[in-house]
Amino acid sequence: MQSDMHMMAPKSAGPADEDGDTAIVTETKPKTKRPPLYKVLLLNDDYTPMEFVVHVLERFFGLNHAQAFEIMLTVHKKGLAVVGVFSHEIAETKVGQVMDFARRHQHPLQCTMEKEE
Ligand code: TYC
Repeated sequence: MQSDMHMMAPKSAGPADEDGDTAIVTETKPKTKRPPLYKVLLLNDDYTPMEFVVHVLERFFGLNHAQAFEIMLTVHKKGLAVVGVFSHEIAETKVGQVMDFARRHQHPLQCTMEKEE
């Protein structure tokens, strides 16, 4: 059992028990679901310069130059890569920053997000 689950005391039910001759007991547990996480993906294309992609990864994802170069090469070779995992709001912000920066520099670089399993 996860540490954020709690059992509640049994609760007797309503309408079916109005005349008091039955007792329906239901177990309820408060659900404290962790918010879903989102993968931010960078997609390959034939035109965006490698140095631009490395710069994007350093600037918006806090990667050092070696990490950024490695992920850029993975995208270049495999077609895409996960560049980070974030809350919905942070992932949306990152995607927006990358798409806006690429558009302003007239590169076709694409960045998307996808809910984690
Ligand atoms: N394929 C690009 C090139 O050869 C480089 C590139 C890498 C583009 C990663 C996009 O997300 C990307 N110039």
